[in-house]
This record gives sequence, C-alpha cells and structure tokens, in this order.
Amino acid sequence: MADELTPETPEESEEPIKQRKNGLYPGVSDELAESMKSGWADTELRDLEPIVQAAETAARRAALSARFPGERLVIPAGNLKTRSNDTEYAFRASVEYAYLTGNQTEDGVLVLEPVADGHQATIYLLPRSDRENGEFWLSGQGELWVGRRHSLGEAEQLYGIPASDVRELADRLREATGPVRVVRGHDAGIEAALTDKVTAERDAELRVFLSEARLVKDAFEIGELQKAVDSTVRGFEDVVKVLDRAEATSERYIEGTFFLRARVEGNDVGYGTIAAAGPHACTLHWVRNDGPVRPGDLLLLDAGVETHTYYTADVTRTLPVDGRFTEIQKKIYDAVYDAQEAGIAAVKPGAKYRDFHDAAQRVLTERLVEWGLVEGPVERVLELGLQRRWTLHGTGHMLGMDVHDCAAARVESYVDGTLEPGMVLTVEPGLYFQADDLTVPEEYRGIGVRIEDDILVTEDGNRNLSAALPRQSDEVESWMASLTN
Ligand SMILES: [Mn+2]
Repeated sequence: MADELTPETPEESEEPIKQRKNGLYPGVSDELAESMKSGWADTELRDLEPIVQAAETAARRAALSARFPGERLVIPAGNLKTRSNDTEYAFRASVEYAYLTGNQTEDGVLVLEPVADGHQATIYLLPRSDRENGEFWLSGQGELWVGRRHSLGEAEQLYGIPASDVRELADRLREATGPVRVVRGHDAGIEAALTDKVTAERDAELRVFLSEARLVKDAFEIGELQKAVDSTVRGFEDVVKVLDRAEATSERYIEGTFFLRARVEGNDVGYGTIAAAGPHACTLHWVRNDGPVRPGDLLLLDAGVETHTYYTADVTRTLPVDGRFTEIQKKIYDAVYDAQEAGIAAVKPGAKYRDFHDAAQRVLTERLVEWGLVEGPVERVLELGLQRRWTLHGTGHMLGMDVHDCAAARVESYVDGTLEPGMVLTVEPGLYFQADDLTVPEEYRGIGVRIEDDILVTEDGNRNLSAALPRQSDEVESWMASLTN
C-alpha cells in the first residue's frame, strides 16, 4: 500500500519547478531556457488615467499623515492564504490598504515615510516578472501562471503614488530608524521585519484611527454603496424569479442565483449569503443554505453585492415563498416593519447612535407584550431585556468596505457616539421564534423575520439607499407577483 503514496515527480506536476540546480532547472534544456528569454513584445502601458478615487485616497493619506507626524506608517495589503495544498482563497486586500491606496494587489504595502512637511507615500508592489531569469514562466508567482501585473511605472500612474519593489521592503524596514507603526494581522513577513520596533498599543492606535476615519463616507464612497445596493436589488429580483426552482432543489439555488449577480456586476458577495427558508430563518448566521424551500414558509434572504472597490450592501428581506403571507406570518412581519420604520425615523444628524436601536426595540417589545408572550409593563421588559429572547441582536451597524464597518472605532465615537451626515448604517430589527420555543404558542414557532435596509445620514435626516426594494407586506406581495407572473 505504501507504493500508492509515492509523491509525484516534478516532471509530472504542472506546478513550475521552483528549485534551481546549479543554475539550471531540471527538465528545462538550455536551449528552451534561452528561447524563453526573448521574442516578447514591449507591453508597457503609457499615459494611464488615474483611478477615479485618486483624489479621495490622497485626502485620506493626508489625514493619516496629519494624525501621526514624524512617524513611519506601514499598511500592508496582506498575502494569499492557502486553501489546501497549492490552491489559495480568493484574495481580498486589507480594508486599510485598499482605503488608502485604491489598490487591491496581494503582497502590496503602503508606507508613509516622515519628511520635513509631512509624509512621503510609497506603494510597494511586486513588479512585472523578469524574463531574463525565467521567473515569469518558472516561478509560481510568474505572470505566465497568474496573469500580467501592472509595472511599477503603471502603478504610479494609476494610484498617484511612487511605486517600489516590495521584495526590498523588509530589509529597508529592518534598517530603518525612528518611530514606526504597522497595521497588524495582514502580513507576517512585514511584521517580522518590524518586531523590535513596534508595540501592540501604538499599532492599535493606528488601527483605531483608520477605523474611525471611515465612519463618515465621502461622496465617492456613498456612490459606491449606492451601486452595491442597486446590484443587490437586482439580485433579490433574480431570486424571486427562480423561487420555483429553489423549491425543486434547496436554499443553495437562492445563494447561487444571488452570487451570479454579485460576480457579474461586482467583485463578490460582501459576506456569506444567508438564504434561510422556514425555521432556518431563526438561525442568525445560517450560511449552510442546504435546506428545503417549501411553499407556505418564509424565506429570509440576507445578502449584499460588493462592488469592485470593495463597498458592500447589506440587505435583508423576508419573503413568503409562495408569494402570500399567512395571517400569523403577516402579524409578525408587520410588527418588524413597524419597528424598522421607527428605527429609520430615529436616524438623523445629531441623534445618538443608540436611538434607532432603542426605538425599534420598543416597538417590538410593545407587540410581544400585546400578544401576551411576555408579561408587561413594557418598561419593565425593556429594563430587564426580556424581549431579547426573540429580538436576539442589535438593530444595526455601520456599513462600508466591511459589512460590519469601523469595528475598531472606540465606543465613544461609534456605539456611544452621535450620528453625522455621511454615515451609512443598517437598520435591521427582527423577531425570531425558535422551532423548539415552548414559551410561545405553536403557531409562532419556526417563524423568523428580519427586514434590513441601508440608511445614509443626510444633512436633514436620512435617505434609504435600498428603498427600491419593497418592505411593506402588501407591497412585497404585489412586487413578487409582478416578477413571477
Ligand atoms: Mn447587517
């Protein structure tokens, strides 16, 4: 049996041979190696237009520079992560790096070097593959295998930042003197080069600053979030149109249908789609999506398209699979809708961040008391938090390049903070009656409802970016009928 475990020889592998032996690659004749060096056209791109958000990324770097004068700041994109053996997960650059550069390349690093009047930014990237040494076809990172990269000169034009070879960066950082901060958790190699120069506390301050900088979105970001929402609306329409096929298969058909829209119009989904039919709706992060879709049940679909620039929508609709709410479903749905209306109304500049949560929780609690599921008065239930057996989660969160954006912001500037124009947040109350909850009448059990929209705080109130998707129960039914008839 041991014979079957004999590893394949390099000649049998389609992996390029990475180990040089006496200057030669095994299995590569000198003549082939010589042939591969030449006969390639110059494909350098000239006069490239800068990326559309170049002015915004420059302004973000200027704000960062002003916050940490005289300090070297290191913001890595991160590296590929192995999925298994020689396959990797799809790469997504760190939010901090993408926010400050607009670039999304693996192994990239932005460095702000302190100079007399602020900082000099440099973007460190892997340059184009060398043809002379065979790297482009013999290395696993060679362009023949992974595709053409931008040259450093092209990157400078696109991102408006001088570009340099990232393979020299670790040595430069090791030799550098003066105070340094790095965004941790993305690039172990870069962190290793800085290990005796940085402290966890100072690095955390850099992370916090970059998280809080994203609390208020600029015009470009708001445009991207609207694009993400618009694609998401189309994705929800796609799902409604194929509910009959989901009934014949499983929740996976819904997940796959939405994913098609996300990949065609955007970069990806912004988070794992929750396609939860029937009692699965009561599992908040149901992403297995392998259950049946049955007429008479509700489908809770929580999904968002992420744009090419990484901004994601986060929208939930709870839909009757066969197009019509039953009486009990409608009763619960309308309570959640009323709670969401109260929550959205509390989103305005100057309001406390907590206000929309409190407003929505109050409405839900009033209904739970009215239905006799928990003993009043409402104030007592709220004080003891007893409604949370069925409301389960907070009513929303900041939205941006992360679905739960600005997560490193301090409590005083986010959860205990005040809403400002340009903030974008979700309002997403829900009610969930677990299938095995013996404290509620049987007719409630297995019903879960959440309604979630993406709300922009404006100068005089708010704008619902996802208003194109019906929420009110009658409108949901007629919208579904219009898509399926
Ligand atoms: Mn959400």
